[in-house]
Amino acid sequence: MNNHIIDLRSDTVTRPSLAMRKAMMEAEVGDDVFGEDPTVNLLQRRVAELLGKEDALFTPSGVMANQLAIKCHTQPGDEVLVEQDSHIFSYETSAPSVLSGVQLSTLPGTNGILTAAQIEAAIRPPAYFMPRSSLICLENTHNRAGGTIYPLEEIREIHRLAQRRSLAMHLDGARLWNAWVATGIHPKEYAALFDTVSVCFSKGLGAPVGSAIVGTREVMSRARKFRKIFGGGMRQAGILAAAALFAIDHNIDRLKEDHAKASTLAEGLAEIPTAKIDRKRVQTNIVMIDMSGTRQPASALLGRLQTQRLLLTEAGPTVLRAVTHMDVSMDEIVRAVNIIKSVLSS
Ligand code: TLP
Repeated sequence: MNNHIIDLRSDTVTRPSLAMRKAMMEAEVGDDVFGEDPTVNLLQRRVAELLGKEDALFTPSGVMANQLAIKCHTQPGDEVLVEQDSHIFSYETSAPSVLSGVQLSTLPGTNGILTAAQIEAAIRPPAYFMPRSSLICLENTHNRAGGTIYPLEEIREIHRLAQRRSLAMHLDGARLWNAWVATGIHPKEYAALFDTVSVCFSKGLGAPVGSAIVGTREVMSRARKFRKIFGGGMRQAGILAAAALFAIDHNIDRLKEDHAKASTLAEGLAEIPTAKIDRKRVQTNIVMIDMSGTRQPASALLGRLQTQRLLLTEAGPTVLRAVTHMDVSMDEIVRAVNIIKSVLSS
C-alpha cells in the first residue's frame, strides 16, 4: 500500500466509484440531440432547480460551459472583464477570442476577488473606437488563488453595478459546491446574482465527465444551439448524466472531508520553513505552496516528489498546487507532508 501513488494534482483525477458506475450502467438513455435522453433531461431539471434558474444544459466540460456563456452574452469585438488569474484567462487556450471573437480585460484581484470599484473603473465608456464591455465573469471558488471563496456581499455589489451599467454576469462555479459546503450559502443565493452559472461534476464530486450551465430558458436555448456548433451535441449522454446525478445525491456533503484534508496538509507544511503557505487562503480543497525559499524551481521539486510517488502540479515558477479529493485519504495526506519534508531536507 505504501507504494501507492498519492495523486494531489487535481480533484479531476478521481475515478467513478462502483456505486456510481452501477448508476451509469442502469441509466435509461435516449438520443439527447433529439432531446430524448430521460436521464439528461432529469439532470438538467435537477441542476436548474438546485441553482434556482429556469433551465440547464449538460456539457462535456467546464471549459465548454464557460465558453457557451461568453458566446451567449457577447458580440464579436466586445470585451469581457475577468480576474487576471481566472481559469477563463489562464487555462481556456484563448477560446474567447477563437470562439466568440472577444478580448479579455484582466483585472488583478486580491486572492482572486475583484471589488465592484475595480470593475467599475475598467468598464469602457461608450465610444465608437473602444470595445464594448458586455460581460463580467467571476470564479467561485477561485482555483489559482487557492480555492478561495467569493464573499457574497462583494458579489451583490458587483451585481448592482452590472445592472446599472447593463453588463451580463457569468459565474465559473466549477467548484461552487465547495463554496456551498464551506460557507453554508446555498448555490441558489449565489446564482441569483448571475445571468448564467457553470458547475462541474467531474472535480470534487467525482463524476468521470460533465458540467452544466444554467440560466433563463431563452439563453439556454441559444446555448444549446452553440453547444451543437462547438461539437458538443451528445447522443446517449444519459450514461454520463447518471454519474452527475449520483454525484449530486451522494458527493456534495462529503466535500467537507476534502476541506479538512487541505487544512491538515497546510498545517503540516507550515512546519517547513522553506514551504510558505498563506493559511487564510486555504478555505476549501486547494493548497498553494510557495517554494521560493528552497531556491529550486517548482518543476525540479515536482520531479523529486514524483520519485517519492507524490504528484502535485506547478502553479507558477516557484509555486506548487495540491488539491485534495475523495480518492486520497487523511493518512495519505499525512504521508504527503512527510514526503515533502524529507525531500526538502535532503
Ligand atoms: N481546472 C483544472 C485545470 O484546468 C487547471 C484543475 O485541475 O483545476 N473552471 C475552473 C475554475 C476550473 O478549475 C476548471 C478545471 C474548469 C473551469 C474547466 O473544467 P474542464 O476541465 O471540465 O473543462
